[in-house]
This record gives sequence, structure tokens and C-alpha cells, in this order.
Amino acid sequence: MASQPINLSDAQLDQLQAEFAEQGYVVLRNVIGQADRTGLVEQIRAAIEPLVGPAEFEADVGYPGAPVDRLAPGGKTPRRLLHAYARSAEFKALATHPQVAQVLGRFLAGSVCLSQCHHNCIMTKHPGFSSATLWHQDVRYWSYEHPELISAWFALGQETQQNGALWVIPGTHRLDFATQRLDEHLFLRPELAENQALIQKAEVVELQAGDVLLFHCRLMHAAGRNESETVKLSTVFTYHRQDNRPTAGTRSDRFPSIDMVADRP
Ligand SMILES: O=C(O)CCC(=O)C(=O)O
Repeated sequence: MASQPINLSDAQLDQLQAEFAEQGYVVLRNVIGQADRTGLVEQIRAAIEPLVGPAEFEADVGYPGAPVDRLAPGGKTPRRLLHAYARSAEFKALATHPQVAQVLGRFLAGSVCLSQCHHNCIMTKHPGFSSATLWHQDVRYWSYEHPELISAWFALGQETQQNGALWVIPGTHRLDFATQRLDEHLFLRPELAENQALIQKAEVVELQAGDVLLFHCRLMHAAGRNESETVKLSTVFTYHRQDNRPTAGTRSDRFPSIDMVADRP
């Protein structure tokens, strides 16, 4: 990456760690410089048209607002380009960004690995055919010894309520949710009074291009559709401590994890 990463001081790391422990998320501002972002966005645009897979389509997930199937209008709208880490040296450098590595090393208190099984994608939220994502915890379908993983959401452009930025419910990474509070796909049931009380505490996380949102895998989050005129591009990677192993034979164990420091290009 062209931009020089800034090493954070112990005091800054302490403050971020305290905020993360309390809220379940923090935003690191202005981490990715403009030249790096421009290069990544050019690669993404070239991978959208013509499409360089593997990709997940909006029509595949069936979320609110998604085209009903791939033959419907907008049915070929990609939601995520998968395997972001393996796509290029520039995406590898993004995934192993030194400042993000420094903060994750502090939060996870040990050597950090990137999972190639979860997120590891470029979100391509298109105007017109994007869907809304209901309230959920990412860890619901992940299997590790400990539910202690952190995802990094790299904003490659501005993210606002209007173009479908993430919403979070601060502190929910510390709560246990009884199964009756969740639907069959493990989304929070918005019709329940106790869930409504929680949802009222939600906050939108608006990001500037180059910001990075770090959020805990148990943090309840959601997102709206892209109501703007332009596609919103973000890259998302998930990290775990090296000794927090995926359960053998599960989706979390399909591909090897990457050592965030040793494997930096
Ligand atoms: O951008 C969105 O629609 C939300 C994505 C999300 O929450 C997820 O992939 O876990």
C-alpha cells in the first residue's frame, strides 16, 4: 500500500480497547489513503463488469428488496464478490494492513489470523436492486472454539444512511439471546416488544472513504438498501486469534487462515 500506516500509541490503543469492550465496535478514521482506494476501486469495477466470480447475487439471498430470482429485473446484481483476499496483491495488502493488525493484535491479545471462510468479500451495494439486511449476529453460523472474532469493514467510498451504511446496536456483543427472540434464520424478530426496545438503541455507523469499522462477531447489526444513485463499495475481512481454532469439518474450516503479519505481501 502506498500510504504510510500510523502506529498508534499505547494510550490510543487503551482508549480504543475500552470503547470496543463496551460498545462492540470502533471506527478507525482515514486508514486507507486515496491512491490505494482508487486502485482497489478500479479493480472492483473491472471485476463487476464483466463479472469475475465467485460472487453472491442479491437474488440468491432473498432479503427484503432483493430481486425474486436471477431472471427477474436486476436479478444479475452482485451483492458480494467473494474470495477478496486471493483476488490480488493489493487486496492481500489491505487485509493485512499494519494499523488494523496493530489494533486487532491488542483487541485479540495475541497473534492474529485472517479467516478466508467468513466475509472475505467485497460488498457491492447497488442502487435500485440492493436488499436490506435484517438484525443479526455474524457468529450465528460460524464455529470456533471461542466466539471471539472481529470483522473489519473497509469503506472504499462514503457510507451513509442513504446508501445503506451499517447500523449497530451498541453493547449487544455482551448479551445472550434466547432462541425465541430470533426467527428461523436467526435474525432478531422485530415484532417482539423486548427486541423493539433494543432496536430503539441502534445507531448508524456513517463512514468516510478510507475509514475502517471494526466490529465484534456477536454485535447485532443490520443495513438498509442503497437509496443513492451510485454503488457503495466496501471490503470486509474477519480475524481470529491464531489459537482460536475453527471446528473441524464446519464451514469455518473450509480454507486455511492467513497469518496477518507473516503473510503480509
Ligand atoms: O451491507 C449489508 O447489507 C449488511 C451486510 C452484513 O451485515 C453482513 O454481511 O453481515
